[in-house]
Amino acid sequence: MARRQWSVFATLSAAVVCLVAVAAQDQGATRQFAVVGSHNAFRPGNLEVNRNDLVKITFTAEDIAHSFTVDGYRISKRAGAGQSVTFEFRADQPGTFPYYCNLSQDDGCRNMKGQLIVR
Ligand SMILES: [Cu+2]
Repeated sequence: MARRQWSVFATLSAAVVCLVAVAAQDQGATRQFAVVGSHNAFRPGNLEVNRNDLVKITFTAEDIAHSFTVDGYRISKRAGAGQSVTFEFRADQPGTFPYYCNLSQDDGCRNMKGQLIVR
């Protein structure tokens, strides 16, 4: 290959590598979490992800029925006593979003608070 052709080839290759890297970054990583609701609290109380990550959560209500509710993402998933529910969403908006239990059968549900942090 002539020198000039080689340099064009190298430049184009570098451009393709950059495009693939940008596309991969846009799509984000898959992040899996197990969240437990019990005794009036969430464990863990904080979830941190990067923008555009695909977030998969398995939420388990250990004692009585609870929900995992995030208003900012319009998510509200209920799990019955001793049950689990699995769901996923794309974390496409950055910010700090509180999560809580919106059930009212037990006063303790009002104390269940956590934070989803999307960087
Ligand atoms: Cu609850």
